[in-house]
Amino acid sequence: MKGLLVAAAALLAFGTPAAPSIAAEGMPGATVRPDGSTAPGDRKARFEQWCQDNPEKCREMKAKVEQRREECKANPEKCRAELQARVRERFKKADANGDGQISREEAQKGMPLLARDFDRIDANKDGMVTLEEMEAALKAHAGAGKGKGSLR
Ligand SMILES: [Ca+2]
Ligand SMILES: [Ca+2]
Repeated sequence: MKGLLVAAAALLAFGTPAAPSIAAEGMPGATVRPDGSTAPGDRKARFEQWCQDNPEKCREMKAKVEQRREECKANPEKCRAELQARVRERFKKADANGDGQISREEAQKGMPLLARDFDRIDANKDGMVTLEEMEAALKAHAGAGKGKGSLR
């Protein structure tokens, strides 16, 4: 479950470039798998740098993440539902022409992180990412390195 949150936080963090890996930061053991593009150490360093520059915001953010984690531990179903809703909302916004699929161009404009991993997330390689493919990628990411992804 933690892993799913990390993955989602990564996917949903487009709007906050200053704090891209905060969820991962607070979650030892749920390391984001290095997929070649960004080394986790680099992201961690960036986060620490950001923390030094914004100590108060950093504390606030960490407290929020911690709180969120507690909430999710207490009520994972609710957390997952919220997460899905956010992913869907994000998806809809990025889907500029409203055909229910994200093209590479749409991803580049609306979801840069998706654009980065486009080929991996586009499971059937038709050049478009559907909501199903995106959710599947999130789940796969969540299950990575944990041996089980019992999210169905
Ligand atoms: Ca579209
Ligand atoms: Ca596809």
